[in-house]
Formats: sequence, C-alpha cells, structure tokens
Amino acid sequence: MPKLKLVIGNKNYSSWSMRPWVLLRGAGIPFEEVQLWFDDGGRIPEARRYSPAGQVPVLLVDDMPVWDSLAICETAAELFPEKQLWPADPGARQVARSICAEMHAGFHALRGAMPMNIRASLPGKGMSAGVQGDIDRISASWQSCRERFGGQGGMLFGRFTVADAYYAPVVMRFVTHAVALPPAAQAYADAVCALAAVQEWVRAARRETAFVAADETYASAKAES
Ligand SMILES: N[C@@H](CCC(=O)N[C@@H](CS)C(=O)NCC(=O)O)C(=O)O
Repeated sequence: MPKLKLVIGNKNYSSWSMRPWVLLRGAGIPFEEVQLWFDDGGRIPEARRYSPAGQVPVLLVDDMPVWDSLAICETAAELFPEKQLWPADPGARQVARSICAEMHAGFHALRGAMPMNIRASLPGKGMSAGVQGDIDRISASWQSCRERFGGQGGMLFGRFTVADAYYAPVVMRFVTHAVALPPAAQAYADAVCALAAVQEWVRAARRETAFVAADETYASAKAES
C-alpha cells in the first residue's frame, strides 16, 4: 500500500483541503496529515516545499506530489478501487464526475460571497441574485442525484463517494450563512453534517484560533469563536 501524506491548510477556511481530507477519512484510507497555515493575505508560502503549484491541498504518494483537489480525489479512487470512491454504475459515475467538475470550476458567485468559515455564524450575509442562482442550481443537482441514484442511502449516489466529499464544504457555507434550502436539499445537507469525517473536521476547525484577514469578508478585527 502506498504511503500517503495529505498537506492541508487551515481547517476553518480551506474548502479545497476539506474535500480530499473528508474523502480519505470518510473512506477509511489511512494517511498522515501535514497542516500548514495561511498568512494574513491568505497565502501559504510553505506549500512550495510540497507542490510546484504552491497551494494546498497536496497529496504525497510515496513522496510524489499530486496537487489540486480533483486530481487528488481521482488518484485516491485509482489507488483504492475496492473503496468505490466513484459510483460503480457508469451512468451514475458520469453524473458524479460532472457535478464535481461543475463545483470545481464554477459557482463563483457563491464562492466569492460566502467563503468557507466554519466557526463563523453569518446568517443572510452575502446573499444576492447571483448567489441565489448558484444555490438553486446546487439544490436542484442534489435533489436530482438523490432521486435518480440515492436509493436507500443518504448520500448523493447512495453510498459515500467523491461527490459527497466535494460538496461537503458547500454544506459548510450553507450552515455558516444559514441558507434556506428546499426540504430534499436540506435533508442531504443534514446527512453530510452527520458524517463522522465531517464532524471530525468541523471540531478541529472550531478549535482553530488563527484569524486570516483575507478570508474574513464580514469581520473587522478579531476571530469569532
Ligand atoms: N484548484 C485547486 C485550488 C487550491 C487552492 O486555491 N488552495 C488555496 C487554499 S484553499 C491555497 O493554497 N491558497 C494559498 C496560496 O495560494 O498561496 C484545488 O482544487 O486544489
């Protein structure tokens, strides 16, 4: 089995880091964690020691870096086929890949106005027509996946897959900003919050005290607790 080391940023803020961490932990794949900290400008200069891209997350597979959260999730799925990190059914897998790519490359209004900040409570902050459009699209996508592929399981494709890890940080944004969701989307968001791996990440995020001004769109000076 390859030796895995996952390099991540602040658990309170780093939405990209949360995806592969929740994926590996949620699937029961052992890995060593290396945590780096954002500076005030939201940069992690030390990340260059691990990745040519100079960003987190980075997965070191026997010391060989894989950077970018999507590449890391694909690599994990390839290394551990028995974990079925993508849905087994080809049609479901196509949709799962599509909604992950959609998250990876899109939803800019939501990401800009509602950055992940797990320990903060910012009800209503950041809402706009563009943000609501992203929320509506995400809610519809969750509902459609649950109806078509969810079966008896609580996740988008029944069992826990990359898609759930990919949308876990979105659920965190919705919680922080108290976003009102249609019942089916809310039920899915609640199921994500109940995942042991998500709860473990959230507990650690809440213990962090580092205040990164660049990621605190709605705060002025001090960390919220
Ligand atoms: N597309 C990349 C984005 C990674 C990314 O933006 N990482 C941020 C933290 S969430 C980062 O490392 N920022 C520090 C920097 O750019 O110096 C991925 O999916 O991993």
